[in-house]
Amino acid sequence: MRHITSLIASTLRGWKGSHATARTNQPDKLLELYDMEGCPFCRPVREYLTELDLDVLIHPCPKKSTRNREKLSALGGKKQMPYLYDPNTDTGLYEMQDIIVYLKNQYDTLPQQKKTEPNVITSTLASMTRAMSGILYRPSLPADKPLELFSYEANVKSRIVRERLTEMEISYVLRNSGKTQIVKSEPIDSNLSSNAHNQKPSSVTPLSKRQELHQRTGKIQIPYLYDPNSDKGLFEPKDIIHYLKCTYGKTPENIRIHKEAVNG
Ligand SMILES: N[C@@H](CCC(=O)N[C@@H](CS)C(=O)NCC(=O)O)C(=O)O
Repeated sequence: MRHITSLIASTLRGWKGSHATARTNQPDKLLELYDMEGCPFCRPVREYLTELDLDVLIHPCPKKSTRNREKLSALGGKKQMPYLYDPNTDTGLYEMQDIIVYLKNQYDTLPQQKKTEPNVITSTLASMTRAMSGILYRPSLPADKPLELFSYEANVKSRIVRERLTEMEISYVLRNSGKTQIVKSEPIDSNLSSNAHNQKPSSVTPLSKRQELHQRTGKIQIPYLYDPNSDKGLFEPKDIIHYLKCTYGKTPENIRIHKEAVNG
């Protein structure tokens, strides 16, 4: 059932966030997004990040949670998602529309192809299809280092994993791995592209996320979750969810392990 409603959600959005329309060199510093997987205003931002092939550190802020919401409030002044922080330009932005325009101006190497008015109605319908998944907090313990998730926005199975990471308020690096339409990397030349000035100049063609995944795991299968805290990597959503529950769920045993780690 979870997979069917996730499929409907992607269909409602016209499978936006399936493809990377350009191979983008990542900026020096990772973008950060305060986000809630089930929020209709966050979804178009994540779709666009997939299309731009940009990785982003996600700080999930489910309802009734405190960890990331406090950080968000200190950073931007209010608890509203989405909130994008770009450490490369020291820019912090609320409002989906403003974030999308900022990303377009700053990082889109093919700016003429993208219109910047996302359809919030279909995004709301997609969230309704998934009921309260990716919105409500599930008590959890924080991970020391952020987890890493190879995913793309429209991927049916990835959504189920992102929802659980949101509910457990676990920060993760979203390695956006959309299907690549333009396989060849465009070398960034700051004289030619004013939009791309914030990206790492590169004379070497970087590996695509999918190539990197293949090198690391021997296959290309999405989602793939890697936890640097335990050096564990998993592919199947049911295995990932089980792992997250066992490792970060607020059980007496995990609380004890967490306390020991914190106290050294
Ligand atoms: N106008 C804002 C609306 C954002 C918004 O309403 N976000 C909701 C989540 S869907 C929110 O932050 N609610 C406050 C909360 O969850 O505490 C935008 O376009 O980004």
